[in-house]
Amino acid sequence: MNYQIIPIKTIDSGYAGKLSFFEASWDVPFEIKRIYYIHGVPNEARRGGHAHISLRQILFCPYGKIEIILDDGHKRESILLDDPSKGLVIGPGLWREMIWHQENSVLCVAASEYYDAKDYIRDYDTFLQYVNEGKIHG
Ligand code: T46
Repeated sequence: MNYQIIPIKTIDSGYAGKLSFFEASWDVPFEIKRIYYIHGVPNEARRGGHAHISLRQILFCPYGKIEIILDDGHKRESILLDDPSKGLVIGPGLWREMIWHQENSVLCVAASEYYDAKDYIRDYDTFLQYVNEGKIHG
């Protein structure tokens, strides 16, 4: 499936906590053009229900526990973001759903492109059609 779990570099400052960081180009396999984050989501709420035609993203959860369900049109896999040092790089062509498993969990995303509503496929049958016709880029 077109995703990769990557470790985010983390410096341990002992009693004063930890600092995690990644840098465009060498840590993330694309140029970052946009950062957004999702917060204030109630426990067990779901978001997503769409795929991207060409967008690449890295998802990480600096606080809390969020399940990411990925579907490539043939199979589904579930990844738990429950560690601020865990990054999930997602390529295009994956249907995604996100489930919040802890109150106040925050989902941060760095994306390869500016926001473009035309890059979204929000209907599952249309997504399957794109997959079967090989219309996803990358
Ligand atoms: C994704 C998952 C992980 C903007 O105006 N600008 C933005 O940069 C984004 C990301 C969204 N929006 C608008 C579009 C909708 O009117 O914000 C509203 C909520 O977006 P959406 O329903 O797509 O949110 P999620 O949480 O279902 O999906 C988001 C991203 O949109 C999507 O690219 O991969 O997070």
